[in-house]
Amino acid sequence: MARDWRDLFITRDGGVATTETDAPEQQERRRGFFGRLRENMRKTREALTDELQATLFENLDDETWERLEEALIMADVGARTTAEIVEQLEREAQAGDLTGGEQLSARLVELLADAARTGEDTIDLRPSPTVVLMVGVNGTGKTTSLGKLAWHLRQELGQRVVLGAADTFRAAAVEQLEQWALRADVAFVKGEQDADPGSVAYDAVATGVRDGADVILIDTAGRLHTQDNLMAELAKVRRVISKQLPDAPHETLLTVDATTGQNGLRQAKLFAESVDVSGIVLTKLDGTAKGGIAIAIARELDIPVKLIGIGEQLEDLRPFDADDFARALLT
Ligand SMILES: Nc1nc2c(ncn2[C@@H]2O[C@H](COP(=O)(O)OP(=O)(O)OP(=O)(O)O)[C@@H](O)[C@H]2O)c(=O)[nH]1
Ligand SMILES: [Mg+2]
Repeated sequence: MARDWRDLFITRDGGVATTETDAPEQQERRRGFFGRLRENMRKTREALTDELQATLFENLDDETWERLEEALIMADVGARTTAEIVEQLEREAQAGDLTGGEQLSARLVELLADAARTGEDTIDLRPSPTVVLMVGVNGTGKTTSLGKLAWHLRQELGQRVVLGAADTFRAAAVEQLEQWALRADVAFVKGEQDADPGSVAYDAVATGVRDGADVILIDTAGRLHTQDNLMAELAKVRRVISKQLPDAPHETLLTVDATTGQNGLRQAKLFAESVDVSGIVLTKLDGTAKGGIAIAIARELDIPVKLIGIGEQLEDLRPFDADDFARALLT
């Protein structure tokens, strides 16, 4: 069942909080989450299921495997991962382990889920305070994702949060984050327009430490890995943070826009080569028929997808659950 915010965040009051998961309201809520995930990912699901019609798995022959391979590659799962998954299914079918389409579909969901999982996909909030830095290419969803994260941390988990607006390029960027701070009812730290982003990050951390915050979330301006001056600026933001708190930033999240497909994946790879990234926020999965990119990211970047965006609403940012994701792709 859908992973909840309490499963994503490890909090000081008791490890990964998986309490109450069996309560009926909780189960109902999780079913609702899955329904929305499935609905918002329908472009990918429809593209896949159009290819993989029910009859395809009735006779398992070369055509079956070819069509399956094509469908997965079209969905941006990635050539290597697709080949591995299809070979595995073919082997199991030949060995007589898979009889009938239903078993094969179920096994395909399992293999896709396995491929989408990599590394440590929780976020540890036990350091006090925990600093989370949001980085990524322009327009990929940094500010809105951070705002939504602030809301969930404050309103659902009761964390004391500081939002830091270290994107000082545009006044609108600061206002956008400030609106989220108001909505989430969390503290907000900004600088003058064109202020040094490092100084804003410094103030945000200082404020958090002074006021006993649990989590400090820092937004940054969009940039490309090729913009040397901006990448150097990001390195400086990190240095300023770690001078105050030696282990910080504890978490660096890289946003990737799913609609940019393989190109976005390549960009993310290069970005992650120059900045230490601990997790991916994969946004705009609602806007693409190629949602398989989540699997390609996990496999080819070897960085866990921790959060996904499936729309513009508050509840459309959610913890990534590989099993639910794979089920939503195919069923
Ligand atoms: N449909 C959809 N839209 C999204 C999602 N995530 C973000 N957006 C939209 O994408 C647009 C850009 O989001 P921002 O959060 O401003 O992106 P950003 O990375 O901060 O952009 P810059 O600061 O300009 O680099 C906004 O209109 C968001 O509402 C998503 O999961 N689905
Ligand atoms: Mg922004």
